[in-house]
Amino acid sequence: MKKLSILFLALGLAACTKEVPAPEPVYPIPAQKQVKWQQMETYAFIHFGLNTFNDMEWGYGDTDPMTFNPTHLDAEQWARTFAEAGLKGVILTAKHHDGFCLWPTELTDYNISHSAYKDGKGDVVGELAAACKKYGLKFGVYLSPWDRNRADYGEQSYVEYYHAQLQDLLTRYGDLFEIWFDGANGGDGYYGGARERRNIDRRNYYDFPKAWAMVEQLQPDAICFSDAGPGCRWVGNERGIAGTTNWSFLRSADVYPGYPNMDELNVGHTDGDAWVAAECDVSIRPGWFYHESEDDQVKTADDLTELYYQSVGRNATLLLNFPVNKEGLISKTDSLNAVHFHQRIQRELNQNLLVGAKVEASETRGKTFNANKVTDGAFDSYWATSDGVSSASLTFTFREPTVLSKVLLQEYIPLGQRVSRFSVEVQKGGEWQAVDAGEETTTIGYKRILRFPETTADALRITFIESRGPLCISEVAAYK
Ligand code: FUL
Repeated sequence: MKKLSILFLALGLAACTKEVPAPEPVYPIPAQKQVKWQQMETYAFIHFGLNTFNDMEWGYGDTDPMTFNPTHLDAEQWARTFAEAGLKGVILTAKHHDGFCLWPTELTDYNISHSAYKDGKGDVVGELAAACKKYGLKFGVYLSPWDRNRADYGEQSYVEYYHAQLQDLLTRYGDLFEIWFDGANGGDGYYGGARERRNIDRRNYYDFPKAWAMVEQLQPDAICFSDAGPGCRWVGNERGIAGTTNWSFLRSADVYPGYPNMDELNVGHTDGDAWVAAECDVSIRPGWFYHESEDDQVKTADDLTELYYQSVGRNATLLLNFPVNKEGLISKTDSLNAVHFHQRIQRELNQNLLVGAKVEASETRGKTFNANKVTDGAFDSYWATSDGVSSASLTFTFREPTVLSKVLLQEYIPLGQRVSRFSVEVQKGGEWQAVDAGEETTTIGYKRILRFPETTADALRITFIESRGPLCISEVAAYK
């Protein structure tokens, strides 16, 4: 009898101290490389090529390669600028729609080895890959599926050529983090002299599944961008703005590169089966390529800050384009504005005012998942609620009245994106009032940042009203 009660006591103790298991994932969930990619948050884009020297956006495919002649090209200047602007990597137009290749390739004559640059000995892809290594940046490539130079564009042999180009890039320049599969196709082109309009079946012509499988095999850490993913998706506009509601899911059977419903890409599919987070591509100038006439239209640090909150602050990444100029450099205004933008964001999101505040959760899954995890600065630790609890709140009480104007929230996305409605309130003199961020407070995802007029609060309360499962909140921050 005594033995039995000791046994029960022991079992009881074990039950009390037993680690509560983590919540089950709520599908779809991201691959590890997609999480790492999203954690980059901001990275650069470079549009550079024959267009740069011919004042064009969409070269026809007949421009003389000899006109490609940067006199002071310095890929390290690009990389230095990016590093100073806090950008974590860069994607280069290795080939744009005109078909001209910025690397010396045997697959076509329409490439840099037939240009004036370094008497045909240059390799912009290789030079930038090396500069990225030196400055600790990740590197990626844009390889336009549409090719206005190729005579066989529209035929099966072109698709084989396109896949061979991809293989060339995947195997020559070390680790890549992202491959950009553009969705544009304007139809007309030089096409080896045919000078006509050619239409292809966007959905099937390029055999993208085969291209993506090649990336998976040769660069397993790289993700593929297209309108439809599979790694990340176009946000549906070139203004750099994500939806205030932004699910990282798509219905994989519906979407494809060239998908016409851009509004859907902007917000994602609530009921999607595939994890395909949004990327906001936008240029620091009106055009993607350099045009002297746009020298006075460079986005300011203020403009870029606004874009940051509308992209990274809405569960997307920011892919900021720099049109490298005819000298082969990033123009001074562009680099200064980008660096000032970064410094400004660092200043604005500098000190989490919730560190040191008393935090209380309305419900908690257990010790490992307690509410203090949301201010520990570690993405991998999170506050979670019990199974069946998909609505709960966190209250932060300040030691003294505190002025705030921003709130940052992060879900622990390795277990899925869950929250579909939340609210933010401040307590003043015992009264709770909602803050007015001027936008709907629906999804959170990897990161959501709300801005509102400065307010002095005794406490801050975040109520997660609706969620697709138990809550898993990685970080909460407030800033002035
Ligand atoms: C578009 C292209 O047509 C533009 O030229 C540019 O490259 C942009 C990023 O993607 O689809």
